[in-house]
Amino acid sequence: MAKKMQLISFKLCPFVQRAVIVLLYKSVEFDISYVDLSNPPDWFKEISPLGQVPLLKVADEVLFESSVIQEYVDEVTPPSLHPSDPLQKAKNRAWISFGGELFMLQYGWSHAKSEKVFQEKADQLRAKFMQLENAHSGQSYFNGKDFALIDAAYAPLFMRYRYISELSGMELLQDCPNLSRWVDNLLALDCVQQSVVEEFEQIFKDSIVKADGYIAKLLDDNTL
Ligand SMILES: N[C@@H](CCC(=O)N[C@@H](CS)C(=O)NCC(=O)O)C(=O)O
Repeated sequence: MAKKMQLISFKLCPFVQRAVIVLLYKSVEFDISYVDLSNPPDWFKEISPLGQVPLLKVADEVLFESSVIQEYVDEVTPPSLHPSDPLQKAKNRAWISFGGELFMLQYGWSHAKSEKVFQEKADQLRAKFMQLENAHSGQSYFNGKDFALIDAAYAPLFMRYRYISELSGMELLQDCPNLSRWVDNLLALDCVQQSVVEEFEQIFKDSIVKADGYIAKLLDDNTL
């Protein structure tokens, strides 16, 4: 019997979550273990080329990079969740990569130290969301009515977006009806809801408050 795949994770990592969503959607049995990224063990440093999670151990091999892991899991468990048309597939890959950049921008927004930076990052993220809005099919999922790898890649971003929006009271999707419906659809899926640890919402919100930036200040002011 083939050995179970093993995912190496960090509880708050959105890139790991991309892989988990595909594994759950495809009902692949896997083991998951967590590393403390602030003090990574030696065995992890030895097998992770960039010192990052996710890693996927497949027999004696180790894969890294979330989009590569997503595609590998997808390819070994047909039918594929990627479009079959090469041009559509290439476009999906490009927008998945775009999503990777948005994680960084959204992190900068949630961890901004001042109101000025918070507003600047919000404006930049709003503009990026508008580009994504225009690339979206306008149907239930990014490409149309069927769930695809690209949907799994964006769900972690929007799960975090919702929590940051709740904490800060700032909404960035008012002018994005396609994205607003998409977020609702993605966050309602079992494979998305079960892709994080049970206490995820609390850990995630606490991490923002502990960062002691502009959002923490807003919350303090509201409790005065
Ligand atoms: N491009 C990578 C990004 C992975 C990534 O940034 N992982 C973060 C955790 S969310 C990490 O391991 N950071 C530790 C470090 O960079 O030292 C992917 O898509 O897998």
